[in-house]
Amino acid sequence: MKHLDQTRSALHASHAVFTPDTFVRTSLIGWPGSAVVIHLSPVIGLGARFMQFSVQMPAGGAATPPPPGVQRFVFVLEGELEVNLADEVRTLGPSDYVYLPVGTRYHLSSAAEAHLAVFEKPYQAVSGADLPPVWWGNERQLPGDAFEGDPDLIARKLLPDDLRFDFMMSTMSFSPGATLPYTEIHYMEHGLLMLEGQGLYKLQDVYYPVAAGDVIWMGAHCPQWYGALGKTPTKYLLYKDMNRHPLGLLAGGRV
Ligand code: UGY
Ligand code: MN
Repeated sequence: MKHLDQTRSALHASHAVFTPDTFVRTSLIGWPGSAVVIHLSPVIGLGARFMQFSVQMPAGGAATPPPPGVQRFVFVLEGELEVNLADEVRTLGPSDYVYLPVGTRYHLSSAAEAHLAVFEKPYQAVSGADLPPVWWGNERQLPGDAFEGDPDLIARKLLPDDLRFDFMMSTMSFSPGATLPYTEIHYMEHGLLMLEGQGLYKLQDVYYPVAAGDVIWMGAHCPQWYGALGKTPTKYLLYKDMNRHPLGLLAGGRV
């Protein structure tokens, strides 16, 4: 019903749901030749402190690091991505990911077409903690934990959960019918990409039908709950700021 102006996309002060029918491809500095959809960034003006975008990289495409002070996380959805560091080259395939801390010298390239989910955030250093290292993994090889004891809801942490890192990337996998155990409210914000399945996301006080390909933003303290529907499991990729004092966000990151 696109031509009749119907969409599930919605933007509110505390949250947003963006569906693929409303994605607008653009270009982005540092990604020549790639089609980029910038889903979320601070220009939303509602307090978002990170950027979430997807990239369709053509065969022969290349990319350079973000501006100084910005860290990057790249998750391969489809295709292959070559990560060229000063002392190491790795080729990533679907469900592989890399975390690239501030100051890392590298370039990205693709021999074949690649579809990527990318998250970027200005790094907030904290006294007493080392800088985070480059971090690699494959989401499908992580064992995961039953979330709050529910074996039908598996959480996988894609990064180490310690003070060096100021955000966490994880996946949440729901068997059909599984739900978050309660409506969560927390000071951290989320960026979310639905990877598989479908269900109902409750944001604030609205229940949104959502499906693979959708993007969700949950601002700080936005009430949130999810229930998986249909006959196939749900999996989503989730950004969450972590390990920093909330007042540090006001003090320019020095707390
Ligand atoms: O841990 C979390 O914040 C996660 N369970 N939130 C979510 O899935 N919306
Ligand atoms: Mn949450």
